[in-house]
Amino acid sequence: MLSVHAAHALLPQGWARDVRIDIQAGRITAVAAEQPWDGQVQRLGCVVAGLGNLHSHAFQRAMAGLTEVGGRSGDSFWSWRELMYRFLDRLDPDTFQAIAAQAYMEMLESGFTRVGEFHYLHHAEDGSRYANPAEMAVRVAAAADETGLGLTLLPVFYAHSDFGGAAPVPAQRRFLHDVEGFAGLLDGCRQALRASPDAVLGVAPHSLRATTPQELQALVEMAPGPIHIHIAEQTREVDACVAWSGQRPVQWLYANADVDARWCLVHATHVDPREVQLMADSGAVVGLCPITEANLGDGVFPMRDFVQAGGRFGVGSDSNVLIDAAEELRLLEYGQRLQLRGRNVLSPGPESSGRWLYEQATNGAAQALGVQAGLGVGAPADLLELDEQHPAMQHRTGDALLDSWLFAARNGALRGVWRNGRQLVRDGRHVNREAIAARYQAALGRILA
Ligand code: NGQ
Ligand code: ZN
Repeated sequence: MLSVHAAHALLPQGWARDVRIDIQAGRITAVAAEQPWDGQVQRLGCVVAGLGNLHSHAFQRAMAGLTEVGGRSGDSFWSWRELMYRFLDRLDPDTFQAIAAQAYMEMLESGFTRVGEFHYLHHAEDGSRYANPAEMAVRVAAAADETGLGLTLLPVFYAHSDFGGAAPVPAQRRFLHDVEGFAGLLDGCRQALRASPDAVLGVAPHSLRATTPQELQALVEMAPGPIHIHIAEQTREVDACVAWSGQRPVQWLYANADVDARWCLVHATHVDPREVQLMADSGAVVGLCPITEANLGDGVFPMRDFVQAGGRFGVGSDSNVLIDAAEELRLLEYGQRLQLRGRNVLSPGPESSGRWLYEQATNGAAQALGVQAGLGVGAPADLLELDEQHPAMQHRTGDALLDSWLFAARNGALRGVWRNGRQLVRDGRHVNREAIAARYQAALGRILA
């Protein structure tokens, strides 16, 4: 058994002092406050639970910063998607794994301890199957394993280019399955995760554009865990859904599927008040990806209404254009402040925005990723140690430390990160940073030089 001792820790019941945390086989087996440090176990400063990143497409990390040039006829989500599709031609399994490992290392360094990988790049460059049809899922698992990041693998079903079962376009050839083929992929994913006992397997119908109602139903029936779907991210998608069905995407989904706490609705940017209420009442998690949504010009989610209705949310790094857990929460709050022209607009009472955002997002992500949240018995021993010596963190205690981390600090405010009781980040750097970064650099040399 391993134990650590924290000068302060944010427990499910609030801040506590002198907390001893016992860990066995990666999980917390006991938490006791007001315990004297015995001088034997590792002594930490301020400790909070790790945050889950509920939505990622790891490979997109390698094209970050390469799509920030506008076209003559304007630029949009859809023209960005064209560039992203072209980038796929360069990704073989080794390159893909090197990029994913870099992205996962950066996630850990920023405070994310588990990722929901919304994984859709399944087939070879020409669309043919790899010898192992789950080859790329094996690579996702390997990248998670080599960095130590927790993995909730969400293999994506993708069969159509638009509502109404439209045929896929050639650029989507690496994503495609029929339902039977997808069942095979799911089996392959199970194999790929065999050596990772705490990995979670779910399913992800890509979007209502990419699945027919019948396919969606079949996927829900075969789901071994969480169900994630992109929904209502762009107004063009909402208009197309109305033209197809007479209903808005979220409205259609609730009318045609049994959406409950197993579900994660990614983006859900464009929703009307009735849809806000449906989502909140269902117990589903809304997966907000503030940095990517800003980068792609998606729009602003009606967060305050959703929170007031009792909705649950978490954050994801999605396109990985920038990987930063604190920045996702900061931008989530700031987008709402800009729109609502007020301060501290989300937390419902007279409480710290940082504490509220952090706890809500930690709980929402854990639900969406199929794991237990918080520093309680039975939860994974995923810990972050905040650096109280950092200039932005000095002479602060309790909630003010979280507020200062999220709103006032830049890099370096995290000193250590533990996953399943193993320290993976020391002094802000991943323990295997050099090797992972060198392999990433070599991979980029192959595909971009
Ligand atoms: C994706 N990304 O699957 O990577 C999508 C773009 C689509 C975001 N939605 C493709 N942010 O939605 O068709
Ligand atoms: Zn996405």
